[in-house]
Amino acid sequence: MNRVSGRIIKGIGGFYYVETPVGLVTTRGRGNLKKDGDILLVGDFVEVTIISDHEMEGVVEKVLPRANSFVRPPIANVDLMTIVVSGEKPKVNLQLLDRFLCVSESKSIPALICVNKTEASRGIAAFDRLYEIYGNIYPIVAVSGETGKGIDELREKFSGLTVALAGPSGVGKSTILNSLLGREHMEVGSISKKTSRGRHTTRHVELLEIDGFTKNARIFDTPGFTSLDLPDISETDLRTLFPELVEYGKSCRFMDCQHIGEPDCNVLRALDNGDISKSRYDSYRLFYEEIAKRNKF
Ligand SMILES: Nc1nc2c(ncn2[C@@H]2O[C@H](COP(=O)(O)OP(=O)(O)O)[C@@H](O)[C@H]2O)c(=O)[nH]1
Ligand SMILES: [Mg+2]
Ligand SMILES: [Zn+2]
Repeated sequence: MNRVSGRIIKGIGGFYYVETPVGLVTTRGRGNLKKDGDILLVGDFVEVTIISDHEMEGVVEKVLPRANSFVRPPIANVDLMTIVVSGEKPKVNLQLLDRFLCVSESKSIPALICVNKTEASRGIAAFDRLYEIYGNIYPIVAVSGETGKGIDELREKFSGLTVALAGPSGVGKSTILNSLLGREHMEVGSISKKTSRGRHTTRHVELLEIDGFTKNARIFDTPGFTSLDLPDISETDLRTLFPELVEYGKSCRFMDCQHIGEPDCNVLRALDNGDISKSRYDSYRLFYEEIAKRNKF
C-alpha cells in the first residue's frame, strides 16, 4: 500500500478526486475519517492510501489542518477572496460588498475587489467611485469579462494562489472565469445547451487551474458565494473587521471605543473629515445593529 499527499480538486456525487504527484486518485468520500465526523472539502490537502494501482483508487487517511473553510459552497483553503461587482447592471450594492469583505476579514482571507463591465464610460465612472471608497483599504481592479480588459492584471494578482469568486448573480463571475481560463467552462448547475436535459449535476465542486504568467493559480468553479450571513462575532468585536476602523480607532480616547458616539472618538472625527467613507461607516452601524439583535436571542 502506497501513501501519498495531495489535494482534493474535485468532488462529485460522493467521489473526491485527489491530485497527487503520482496522478489523480479517486476516493470515495470520507473513507477512514467517517468515525471522526470529519467531512471532506474541495481544496483540502490530504493524505491518501492508494489501494488499487491500476484504477488509481484510494482512501483518504488524513485531512491536513485547514487555513479556512466554508459550508456553502463546501470549499477549503482559499488564499484570496475576489468579490466581483458590476459597473453596469446590476447596480453595485455597497452593503453586500461590505458584508463579503467582513466575512473575508473574519476568516483572515485577503480580499480583492473586482469591478466588472468597465469597458464603457459608465462602468469606468462606477470603478472611480468605488476606488474613492475602497482604494486605500483593498486592492481593486477594473475588468471587462466581455472584452478581456484587465484580465491579465487579474491573472497576475492570482498568480500562485487559490482563488474564490464571490458576488451576486449577474455581475459576470462566470464570464470572468471563462475569460481567465481562455475557454468555455460549463457552469455548475447550468442548463446544458446541447441536450436541454436540465441541470447536469446537483452537487459538484471543482478547483480549476488557470495558466498564470509566473505561477499557475487555482480557482473554484462554484457558482460563487451569492449571499452570506454576517460572521459569528459579537457586535463589540465587529469593528475589528473594518481595517480603517482599526487604524483610526487606535487614536480614540477609549481602548474599547465602539465608535458609536463615545467622547473623543477618532473614527467619528475621521468620518467628519471624509477620511473614512460614509457608506463604510453606515455598513458598520447597520451590521452592528443586526448582530446586536441576533445575539439577543
Ligand atoms: N457589458 C458587459 N456585460 C457583461 C460583462 N461580463 C458579463 N456580462 C454580462 O452579464 C450577464 C451576467 O454574466 P454572468 O457571467 O452569467 O454572471 P454571474 O451570474 O455572476 O456568473 C451576462 O449577460 C453577461 O453577458 C462585461 O464585462 N461587460
Ligand atoms: Mg454564474
Ligand atoms: Zn472611536
